Amino acid sequence: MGSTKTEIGVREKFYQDIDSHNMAPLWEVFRSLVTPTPVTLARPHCWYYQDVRDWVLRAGDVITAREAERRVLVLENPGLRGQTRITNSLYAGLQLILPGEVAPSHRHTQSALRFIIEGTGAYTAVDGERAYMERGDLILTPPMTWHDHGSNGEVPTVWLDGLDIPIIQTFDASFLEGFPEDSQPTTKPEGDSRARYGRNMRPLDTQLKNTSSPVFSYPYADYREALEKMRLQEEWDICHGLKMTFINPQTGGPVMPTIAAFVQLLPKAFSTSPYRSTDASVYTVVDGEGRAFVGDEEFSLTPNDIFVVPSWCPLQLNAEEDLVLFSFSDRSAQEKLGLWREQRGNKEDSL
Ligand code: 1HN
Repeated sequence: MGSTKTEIGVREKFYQDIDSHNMAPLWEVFRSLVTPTPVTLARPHCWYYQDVRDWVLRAGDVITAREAERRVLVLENPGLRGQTRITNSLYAGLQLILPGEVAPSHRHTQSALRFIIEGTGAYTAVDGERAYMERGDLILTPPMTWHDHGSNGEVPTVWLDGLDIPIIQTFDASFLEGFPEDSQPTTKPEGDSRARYGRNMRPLDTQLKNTSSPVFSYPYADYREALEKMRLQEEWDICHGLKMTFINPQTGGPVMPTIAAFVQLLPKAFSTSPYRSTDASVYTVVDGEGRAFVGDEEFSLTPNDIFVVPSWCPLQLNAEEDLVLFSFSDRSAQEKLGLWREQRGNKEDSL
């Protein structure tokens, strides 16, 4: 055995011996686990809508929404292929609903949001209330809310899905239940939750779980009008232009326990200062044209393009026309865990 020792070394022999006891030396991996700043395999990437749209529509030729349960093409980060994720902590996909189709009702512990890319006449039902969806609308399906989708329209509807699937995977906390029927019964009139909680009032003496927003539809028309009103003040943040976060009206905090959602306006010719934060973010172009510089990559942006900014990767945006961007991230989870950090501007040229 002495020769073995010299051939493979004392340490390697030790590692082999402890391996059979399901133990491993921390010191071999410590520096790759506990890094001075975030290190990620996720890469900056842009899915140009003109390149992917046709594939999303063609998914409609190969499977029905009912058969698929959810007919989605997953946007896989090129650095994380095969892992069904767009960032290390978030999942994103493009979902297609065709006229007359139903995506059956279910509920799960994962939080989900949808951002409508195109189409009209489709709805999502959440806990007995339907919300019809138009381009640019944000729809939430918070954890364990029953949800199904359908379309009474005449054109295909496509939306961007964002879910916290990898976070729930990390916690091994996935539960899924199917509803006995495809579509849940409608028990509330359209707009009910907005009337109760989305008008700067709430019903007296309500005991609510406040982990997620009770409002689940945030229409484009509302936030777009708000942005246009606010822009008159000309108070532009150097890193974000005019950026708003969608809130849970019960708390003023983010819309769901893990996922936060944002919208921002950059006026034509505005150029942001470099910015980075620990929450990797998924962006989509709502209106306008511009450029995104993400790490070493440069993306030329037009409406419906989707791009991902990895954790701690510098982002700089140029608006060539008035540019409206929607984005979501795991900032909600990171803030709860005391992890979230940002770095604004060119501090010591370190960005
Ligand atoms: C889900 O429930 C939807 O409801 C979309 O539209 C994508 C991906 C994984 C797990 C659940 C939806 C999903 C999902």
